[in-house]
Amino acid sequence: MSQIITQVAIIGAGPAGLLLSHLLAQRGVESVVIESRSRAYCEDRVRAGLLEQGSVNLLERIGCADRLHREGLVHDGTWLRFGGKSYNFNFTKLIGKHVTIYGQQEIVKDLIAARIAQGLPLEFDVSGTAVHDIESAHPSVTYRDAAGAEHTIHCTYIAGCDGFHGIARGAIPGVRAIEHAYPFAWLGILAKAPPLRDELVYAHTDEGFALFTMRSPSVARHYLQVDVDETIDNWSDERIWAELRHRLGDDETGPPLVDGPIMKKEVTPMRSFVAEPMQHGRLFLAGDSAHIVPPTGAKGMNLALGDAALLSTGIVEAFAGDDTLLASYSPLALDRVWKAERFSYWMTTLMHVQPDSTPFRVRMQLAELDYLRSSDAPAMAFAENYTGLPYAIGLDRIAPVRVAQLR
Ligand code: RFL
Ligand code: PHB
Repeated sequence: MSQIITQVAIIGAGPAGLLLSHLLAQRGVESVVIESRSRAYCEDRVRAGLLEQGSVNLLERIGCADRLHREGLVHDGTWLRFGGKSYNFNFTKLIGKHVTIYGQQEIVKDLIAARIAQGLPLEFDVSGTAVHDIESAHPSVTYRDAAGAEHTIHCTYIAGCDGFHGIARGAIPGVRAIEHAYPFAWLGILAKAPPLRDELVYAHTDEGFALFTMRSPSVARHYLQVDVDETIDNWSDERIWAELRHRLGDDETGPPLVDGPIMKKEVTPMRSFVAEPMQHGRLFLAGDSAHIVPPTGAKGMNLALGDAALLSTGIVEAFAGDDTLLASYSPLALDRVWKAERFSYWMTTLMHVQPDSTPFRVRMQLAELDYLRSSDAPAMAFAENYTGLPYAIGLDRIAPVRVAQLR
């Protein structure tokens, strides 16, 4: 068994683990990242697509926003569609902020490429990951590499950035899971098709929710609310386009929906989940390993990046002799997580048809949507949450120096 010595062992090469590794490296803290999947799998996994302004700022600070600025699409606002009409909410006008469309897998590719270019340790295809002695000053992580050889990472801190199905959360004794399941799912497609509009369209219809989003000017991503136990086999490409046309394209005031070849399709369950606490001894959770939101409102990846920012600062300051921030990582992270949970729950409940809905509930949704449309006060609250609430600590404390862009 080989022995590896580092300062921080990071489990998982998703957005949380990779950003954490970069923020630490930038401030002189060594880490080793291990990932159970292959590099190709991580880089091809289609998931999130919408970045808060704070997320973009973080990627800029570590020098990984060059391609993002070239290929990302800046959106000043979004469309909400209800009662058969679409209404634009301009975040820039409302609160002076915007969001950026750039695929999660593109961020993952950029962060992996930068880590490899810097010659820093990042190992794919590992198995049997386990954490040990997290209550001691000398915790460790064991794993097997792709060839089956066993390794032990000796470190000062362990970051569990291993997603919802990872092993880190279970290592926290007495961890409490607070969750909520939704009685519907999302069917998502990626298609070679032109955009429906210049910005995203979230649609409330009698038949259920639909969302138009995009990955580039020629690649559309659409989502449809479907039954909770729906299987993809029930949805031919023709049926998907017909339903999307009905829920999104049927708009006297807007353009028609243009279809195209579907490249990917999948059904995703909707869940709200928070694990408390997010730290125990020398083990810290970040991202989906600690919390899940339903995708309405696009908070998951942004929360993962926010956790990594806070955790990296706590670790850097602890190595510099002050562990105050690290000691309060869990309550500080959870404070922002719960607000994003609230927003995601609110937006999900507002936009979807509940299977047991009543005419009264539908009228409540429509009245709330119309209130949002007609008054700046609720529209500003929507804009503030959608573009991202502030972090517990400022960017200058997270990454004091902005590094040059890596090309
Ligand atoms: P990830 O991305 O799941 O990465 C965790 C990594 O850990 C690895 N792993 C292990 N490695 C080593 N040893 C083990 N034992 C391991 N167990 C697991 C995994 O292979 C994986 O590579 O978690 P992270 O970094 O916390 O990032 C979270 C985000 O991926 C997630 O929140 C978002 O994708 C959620 N999400 C969205 N978030 C947004 O901010 N904006 C969006 O527009 C958005 N849209 C979405 C979404 C998620 C979706 N799905 C499929 C769940 C749309 C969809 C459809
Ligand atoms: C996406 O681009 O995949 C996306 C955007 C906004 C959401 C959810 C998903 O609310």
